Amino acid sequence: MLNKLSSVLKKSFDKIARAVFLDKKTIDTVVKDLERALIQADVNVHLVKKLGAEIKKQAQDKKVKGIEKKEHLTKILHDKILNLLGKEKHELKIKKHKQIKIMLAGLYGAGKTTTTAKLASYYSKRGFKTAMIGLDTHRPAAPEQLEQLGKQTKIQTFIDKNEKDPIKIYNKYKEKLKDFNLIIIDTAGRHDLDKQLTEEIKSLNKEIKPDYKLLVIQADIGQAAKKQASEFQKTCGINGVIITRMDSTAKAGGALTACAETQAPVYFIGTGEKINEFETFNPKSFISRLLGLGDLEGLLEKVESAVDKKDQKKLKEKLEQGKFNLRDLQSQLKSMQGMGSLSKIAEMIPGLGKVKIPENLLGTQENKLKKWNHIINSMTEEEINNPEIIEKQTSRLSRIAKGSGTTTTDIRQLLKQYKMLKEMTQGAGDLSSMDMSQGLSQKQMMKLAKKFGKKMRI
Ligand SMILES: Nc1nc2c(ncn2[C@@H]2O[C@H](COP(=O)(O)OP(=O)(O)O)[C@@H](O)[C@H]2O)c(=O)[nH]1
Ligand SMILES: [Mg+2]
Repeated sequence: MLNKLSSVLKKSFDKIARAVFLDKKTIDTVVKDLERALIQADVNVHLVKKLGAEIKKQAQDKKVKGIEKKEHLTKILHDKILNLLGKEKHELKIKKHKQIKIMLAGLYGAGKTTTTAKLASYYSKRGFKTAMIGLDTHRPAAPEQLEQLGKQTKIQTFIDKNEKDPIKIYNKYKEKLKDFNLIIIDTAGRHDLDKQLTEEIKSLNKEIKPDYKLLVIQADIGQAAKKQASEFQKTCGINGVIITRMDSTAKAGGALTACAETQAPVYFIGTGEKINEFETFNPKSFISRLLGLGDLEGLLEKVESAVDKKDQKKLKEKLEQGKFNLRDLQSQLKSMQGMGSLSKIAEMIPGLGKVKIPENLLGTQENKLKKWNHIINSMTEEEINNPEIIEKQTSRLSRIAKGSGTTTTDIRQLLKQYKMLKEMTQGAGDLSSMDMSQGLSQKQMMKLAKKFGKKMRI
């Protein structure tokens, strides 16, 4: 996601950290690099120029002296970009005792149908009794597409392949829908927000009275999202946005900042085609990920959709205390298999974004994960809790290898990866307690750098 912007940001922060003295020249270079990267990410030029000028002005604040200057600039950069992205995290208010209806609208190919299923699955995993209803009577294969997604996600789906009037379909299932806590409504798109589409959405609004009318926009359209969001706001009363295809474009910066400008809250982002490739949008953690500092909150949320709440809490505690054993690794590996690629997960583990991790830890190597699973299953409780004893006694190694149908090299490799992961996750506690709104202090950066072996010169 936004790899280019991310790498420029990381470089800029490194540049600041390394500078012996923060002179005007260094500040100008940092600002120039940042401006260029933002424009490449399709952020509006005027916004970028304004941001650049503000950073320069504030960075030269005479009151701030010496080493504090670097912290000051780091914080300014962080806060300005945060501002550009919309600052706060917005959450849909979904309650268990009240029925909530969410209607998705948008143009052709924006990702409405896929997002209907992603959203339904997101809330269903969090214990809401969720149903989907397909009201796209415009595109011929639309009901089948939703039906398919319903099967895949095991979410109750209401469609009617023959009826051409969306209102009639809705009314047909109105009674049945009363059994559900949360209803996600998929609607038809058009090439533009033309008269026909406007009328259709208006009449659906009137009949269904959704609690949320969310516009689905694909990130590829970049800053054009501004015009689209404000038109949908005006004519169809949309009150929030979901941005899809964040993974497949360099222009996502444009779409995100444009929505922040129109004050249309971005609730979720789609980061891939798979159902699980979907997350809440939190500007703060989004930035810390861009900066490569990891995002414990985001990681835990992703894990949350795959494991249950109790495990979740335990894992959080373990991560924070650095008490992470092979059994936890095993359950993590299992849930990771359903969570998309390991490299995506790694981006979210605190600290991992900044370090070079051996390829073999990151590749989605299903076979290896399976092998590791077998190995852990062949271990005794004592060995799981205390893996060091395995390496010390070759008899244990060969017994496990035999039992799991693997080799002693496989086992050694697993133990090595486990140690590495354990070491890395020990940074989690530090980071989770770190308040990003305060920016990163020099001390925190140094601590991070030390922990992960990257030397930072100052
Ligand atoms: N890479 C990627 N593809 C997506 C994402 N969301 C949707 N898509 C794809 O975009 C295409 C259009 O999606 P669809 O839901 O049918 O759009 P609709 O016409 O608005 O209903 C499909 O091929 C989806 O798989 C996403 O977040 N990332
Ligand atoms: Mg569709």
